[in-house]
Amino acid sequence: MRVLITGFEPFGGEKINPSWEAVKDLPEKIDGVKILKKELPVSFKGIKEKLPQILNKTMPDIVILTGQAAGRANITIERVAINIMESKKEDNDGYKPEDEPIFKEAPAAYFSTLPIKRIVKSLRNNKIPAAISNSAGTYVCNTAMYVALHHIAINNLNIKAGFIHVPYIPEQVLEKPQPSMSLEMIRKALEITIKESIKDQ
Ligand code: PCA
Repeated sequence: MRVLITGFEPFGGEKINPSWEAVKDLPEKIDGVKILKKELPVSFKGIKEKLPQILNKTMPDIVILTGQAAGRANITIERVAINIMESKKEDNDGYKPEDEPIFKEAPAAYFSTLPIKRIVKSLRNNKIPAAISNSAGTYVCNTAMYVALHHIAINNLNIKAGFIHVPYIPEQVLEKPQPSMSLEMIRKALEITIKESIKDQ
């Protein structure tokens, strides 16, 4: 069995992205399962191009996409991805879509196929603040979740996929009154998410 877990590159003037910081130091194997790690671009176009290629190349059993959610204080397990791109801030290519579908004539939304309730329960049992989120926003993270689930659906692939948003880490908020979580806790949260997700396979 193989798990693909991704984080994003920095964006919006940040020097790091806590999602990739946490993903890059995960062990190579968890409970005997191989862990593949990839850093994704904060680019609407880049995600639509690259994510399907990465999935075709790695053919994982489970995909866990992760990204930074500024302002959130807990680990949030996304329930749903919607077919829209809308942003007030440019992505790393300078692109700022408005009311634009990710794919024309495609479903309005896809639900996560990870065991989202069990992941939240397990995180809380391990004393990590966590909740279900009912919106991954309309920026690049939502697009990544939608693109992965759409690719899996139209190609009839046997891959479970979902998205986890993580808070800022303390070094990002030294000068702004925003919530944060330690990198160690975020990393532990991702390990627990992987362990819960592979139980189903
Ligand atoms: N967070 C952004 C995109 C990249 C990231 O880490 C988002 O929530 O859409």
